Amino acid sequence: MKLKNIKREWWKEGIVYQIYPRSFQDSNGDGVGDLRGIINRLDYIESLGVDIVWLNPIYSSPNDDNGYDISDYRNIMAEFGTMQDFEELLAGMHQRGIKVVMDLVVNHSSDEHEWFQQSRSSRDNPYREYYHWWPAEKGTPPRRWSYFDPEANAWKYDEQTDAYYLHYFSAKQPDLNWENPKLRAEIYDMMNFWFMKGIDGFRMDVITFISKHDGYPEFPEEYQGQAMIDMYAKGPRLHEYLHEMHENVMQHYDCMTVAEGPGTHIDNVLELVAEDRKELNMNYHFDHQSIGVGDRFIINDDFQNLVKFKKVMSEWDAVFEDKGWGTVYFGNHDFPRMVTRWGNDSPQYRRFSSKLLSTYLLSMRGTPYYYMGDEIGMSNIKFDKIEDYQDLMTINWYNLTKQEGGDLEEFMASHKLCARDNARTPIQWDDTANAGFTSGKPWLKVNGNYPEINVDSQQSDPDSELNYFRALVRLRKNNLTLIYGQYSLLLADDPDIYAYTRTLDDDVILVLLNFSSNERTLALPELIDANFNNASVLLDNYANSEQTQQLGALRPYQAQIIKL
Ligand code: TEU
Ligand code: CA
Repeated sequence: MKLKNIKREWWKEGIVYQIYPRSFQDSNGDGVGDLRGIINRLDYIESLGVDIVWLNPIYSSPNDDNGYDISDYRNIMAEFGTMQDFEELLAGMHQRGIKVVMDLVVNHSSDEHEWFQQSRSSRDNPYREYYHWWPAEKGTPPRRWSYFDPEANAWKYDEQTDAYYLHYFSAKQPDLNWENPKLRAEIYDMMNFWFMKGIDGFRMDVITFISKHDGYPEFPEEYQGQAMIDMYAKGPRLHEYLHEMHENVMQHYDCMTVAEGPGTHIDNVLELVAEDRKELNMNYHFDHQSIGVGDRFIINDDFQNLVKFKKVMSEWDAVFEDKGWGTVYFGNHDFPRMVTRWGNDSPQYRRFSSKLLSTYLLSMRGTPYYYMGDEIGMSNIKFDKIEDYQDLMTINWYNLTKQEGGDLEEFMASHKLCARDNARTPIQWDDTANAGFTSGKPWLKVNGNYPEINVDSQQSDPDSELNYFRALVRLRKNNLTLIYGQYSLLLADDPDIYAYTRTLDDDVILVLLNFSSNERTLALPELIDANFNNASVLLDNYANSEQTQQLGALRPYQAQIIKL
């Protein structure tokens, strides 16, 4: 890879930090995080060194799905604050050199949105065509799978007009009809409204689903149930719409866009993100998340299969060799805590393994999306009781499994590892009541490990996960090789070790990651042709431990970034 051949962009060089506002910081004691809470923590966010903040939805919402059901796209959710608060937050970020990316949720709205209220009121209402309707006189519509419906059925019968409406998510999240040009114009207007306020981009929720198949045909046999996700992403007009969106909105701003791309794979992602398509900048995929995790998040033996993980990540890197640009992430609000999912959250290895995972994210090619709380090594809460869960997805799947007489014990065990609420517990700021998140009753329980794992105790500890993360951020930002350098995998079949080089012009960096509790010694000169006498360790998650050791001898969950 040669620097002179690379088109440099701020969204390629930046590190994204994701904030789930509901769980970040409560400022008024109602147990729910809010915009004022984020404003009060701006200096902390700045201290991380991150460049871009992605905020999960903060628009008006009845919160059936925590803000992913929007009832007014141009207003702020009452629980989160006001438009003035938002403007202050945006200004505070910009003053600190941090860009702000908002969530764009336009595959569906809330059923409480004015458009849907109108649409469902009569068959000839002007807003009827803003949503997808199937008149009951045509019989039962062809089956569509729904993520959040209690019966997993995406068609809901509505008495008022004797018709079914489509909802890929909950019945309170009716799908918008992108086939209607008026709807598309409304969305572009709304996006321009937010760009005029000064935001820097959008993360686009399930944007791959917006184009529906004409006439809602039956899907082929192999695309039944959850497998329909791949069909949903193959709507015939998806790329037409995204290109149109680019022409009407994105081309007018210096902005970044990233698709949440269920149904994107290495064979179709360039259609979305190749520069000459003029659609989106980036996409994030789910291929690594589904390793060892099946329908309804029931896990199997592959859960931490490193060889499969390396293969997926390496294939995805290769796609962007000449075109497009990738993303890397472990955690977000939809997935478990990274240290539980891909590391080892036992007291012995939690700290080392969480630093190792951060090392991976910040030394790969592609923009890192880093989830709040991972910088202090927060781990899954692992609820024992279904009553503790707030997430409608977990609750519905539990009920479905129960109705079917399925294995509830297996369900609960798997969800301790995979449920979304594991990532949504409040940020652990200090060791006071409720971890300093709220003076009231938190909307979701705080993880009981907060006396040991919290921001406050890590601030002053030079060896903390938090300060290690800051060092990593500094390293990446001052090192174009870590950002743009070619990635080459070593030891593809090793079940414990993830090793690779990053090369830019004459600069070579070697990354060694021991994803296991085994001690491993690697024969480096056999692995890579380099002069190890000049090698220098740039970062090592064991650097502050008692003994220094020879290069290539890796202790459990050791991570090293080495300049050759
Ligand atoms: O997620 C869409 C999506 O694909 C998820 O349902 C994902 O597969 C699931 O959470 C497994 O982890 C987006 C949002 O990120 C999610 O929070 C919303 O609930 C959903 O859309 C509906 O808007
Ligand atoms: Ca609050």
